[in-house]
Amino acid sequence: MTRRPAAGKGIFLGSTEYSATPLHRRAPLGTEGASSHSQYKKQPMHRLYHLPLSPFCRKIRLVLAEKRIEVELIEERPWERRHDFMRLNPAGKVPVLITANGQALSDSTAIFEYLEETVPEPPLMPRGALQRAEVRRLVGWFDDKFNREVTENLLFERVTKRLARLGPPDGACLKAGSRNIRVHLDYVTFLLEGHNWLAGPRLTIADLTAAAHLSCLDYVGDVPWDDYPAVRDWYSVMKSRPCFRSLLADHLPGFPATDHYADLDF
Ligand SMILES: N[C@@H](CCC(=O)N[C@@H](CS)C(=O)NCC(=O)O)C(=O)O
Repeated sequence: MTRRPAAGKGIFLGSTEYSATPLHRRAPLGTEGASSHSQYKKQPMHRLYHLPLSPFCRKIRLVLAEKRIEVELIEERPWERRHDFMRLNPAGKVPVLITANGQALSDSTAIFEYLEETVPEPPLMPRGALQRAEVRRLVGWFDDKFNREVTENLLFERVTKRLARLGPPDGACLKAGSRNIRVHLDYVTFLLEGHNWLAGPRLTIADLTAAAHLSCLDYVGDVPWDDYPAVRDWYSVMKSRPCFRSLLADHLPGFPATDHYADLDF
């Protein structure tokens, strides 16, 4: 696998300022001032702080939709280091899920596990220990290796840098990302041999994770689908699931999606 030409892609801007009180010791968030006597209390809903083109946020949006959990989406630009946001997640990263009870959860893997444990249907993890290990390996593959070798090189350079005013894209990174994605698409083709889903006979969080990364890259037109028909067929099935609807409706001002982005027969 090609190594990234440039290091230090984290978008850490300035010093962070946040309360040192551990989150679990705080009063549940969002409950301040709530009147227990209110006659017309609105049913509390989960809230997700997210960025539309973040693969980690998209993974959680897909999980929520698969499990039919209603959520309010709140757009957050993590590089702005908003004080109130830093209180929710001292790491300064999206996604952050505020549960209906007002607890702040961060890190997409932790959020996924919480959702899988509290809303088990439909299950997104297989039953057997070995199969579960394989699903976790694949989630790690996409969130770590694929993210570092492909998503950051392409998406960070094309989109985040412009949004955060960090200068023009680095051509060497774009070149490395475009080369690396092919190696990964070959690997996905291999994974799909003999079954319909990445980790075996059923849809799992591994499929949602991979689709979340690829959907961001597809938005900016960086996936060479024509050369990888098996991956395109799998993605086309993913895209047709109801959970994908909200992702396909995303529009980023100043960043139009490719023509086929929302097209189910691309
Ligand atoms: N391991 C974290 C990674 C989350 C992450 O890197 N989010 C990015 C957006 S895609 C972010 O908020 N970056 C802001 C920063 O690093 O300062 C997860 O799975 O949630």
